[in-house]
Amino acid sequence: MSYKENGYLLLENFFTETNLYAIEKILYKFHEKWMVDNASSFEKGVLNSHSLTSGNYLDMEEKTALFQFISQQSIQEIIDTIYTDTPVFLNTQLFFDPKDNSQKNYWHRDIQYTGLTVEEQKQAIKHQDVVHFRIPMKAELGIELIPKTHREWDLPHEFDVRNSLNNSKPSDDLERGKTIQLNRGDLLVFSANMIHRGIYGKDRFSFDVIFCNNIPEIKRFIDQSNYPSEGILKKLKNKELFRS
Ligand SMILES: O=C(O)CCC(=O)C(=O)O
Repeated sequence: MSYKENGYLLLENFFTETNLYAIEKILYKFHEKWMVDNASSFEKGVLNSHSLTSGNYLDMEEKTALFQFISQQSIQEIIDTIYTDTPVFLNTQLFFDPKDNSQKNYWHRDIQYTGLTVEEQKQAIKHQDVVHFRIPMKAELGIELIPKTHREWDLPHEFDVRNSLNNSKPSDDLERGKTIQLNRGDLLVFSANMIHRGIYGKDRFSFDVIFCNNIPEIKRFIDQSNYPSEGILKKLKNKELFRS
């Protein structure tokens, strides 16, 4: 199964316990602080945080550990197989369950939130890729996605569902959906171009690392404060991903 054809790649048991242990405490530390400062957003249904490597929730040593994890050789090798150009780091996110366990999930393509027209989106997905590396800290129900839609446009009903048109709701089931359940240690690589939705439950806690093409259309979304400082950069063996 190839990423290029399907838009995703599941690599089971990709990470060792040692590998995960090096970042797990740091992720929970960030999450606890985020929850204190963002209690009202969580009440309102927010189910992810972002930008773990900027701000002051984590100290320099903790940020360095995250960057060492992100730039490790085994991840770089996967990046090299899925991109034909030389991509760069975009950001990080944590995904958790919404406070209200009856909250519905929603099909979307990330690109639908970027302000591009539908015609521009159709063109853009042919050559641009924002790619998530999903790293679950515990077993989770995962992501449901529609294979090949990283390059192919929606069927009419799929478009209606993710845009709430013609009496459709973004949480409606879609026939072509494929659910990828994940275990601790697994790595799910998927293009955010794809029609996809998160499957909530099991008190999930996933770390997503996001990469993108090194092209101006996408680089406008890079916030340099998420990049390693000069001091941290010196400590990294692989600086490739941060040359933006
Ligand atoms: O896991 C989720 O809740 C949704 C994930 C998602 O939409 C994304 O990573 O772009």
